Amino acid sequence: MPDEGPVFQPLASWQELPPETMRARAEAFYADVDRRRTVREYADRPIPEGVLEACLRAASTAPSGANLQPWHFVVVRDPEVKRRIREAAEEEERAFYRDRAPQEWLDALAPLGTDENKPFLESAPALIAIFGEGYGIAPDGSKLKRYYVKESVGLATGLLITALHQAGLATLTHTPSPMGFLREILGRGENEAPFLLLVVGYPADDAQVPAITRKPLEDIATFLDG
Ligand code: IYR
Repeated sequence: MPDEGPVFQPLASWQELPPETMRARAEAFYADVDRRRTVREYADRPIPEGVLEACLRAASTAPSGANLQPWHFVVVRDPEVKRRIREAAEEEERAFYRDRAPQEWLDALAPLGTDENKPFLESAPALIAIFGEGYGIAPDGSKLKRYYVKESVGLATGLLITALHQAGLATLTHTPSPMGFLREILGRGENEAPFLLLVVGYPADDAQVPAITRKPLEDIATFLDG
């Protein structure tokens, strides 16, 4: 078949906004995401139907290397599967906190008050295991290249966390290390690498969060205006 070349269409979805509206929306969005806190204590309440699906669709709008969308999300609500994930994660975390973590790392984590106990992996109503495709698999079984997988999956994950927050849910970004057990427990192919585990739900009524702060704009951004 001859190569037809790329197919273009008009940018029909674009919406121009007046500058005042742009400022107001930017400020309102910041105020909303600034309320987001990582939550480690969850209420035993189910997530309303349809919310996770819409948030995952939002995540999948992220840009990706060559638009190959090298991500896969596994939503775990089955209590038995959550229990197995907790067991495997806590085993890795015990080794991390007791032996593997250098003192400098433990010192950096001290303000967060984390340890090897991960009850939220069972108490939260949903876990979303996020995988990155190291390579794709063609119908004939051959390997297909993927590009900028970590960047792409990181972008989709950021969007997912933001979507879940604005939908009224709390999250925790959990990164047990190593987390190969996720691929085994969830039966994913060897072309997929676990990226992180997102814990999702409502905060417990008495949930507490560490008293920590975000860096000010001056510390995180530089403007070079001519
Ligand atoms: N994975 C461990 C340790 C941990 C590491 C970082 I970097 C954090 O920001 C938080 C925790 C754990 O989940 O406890």
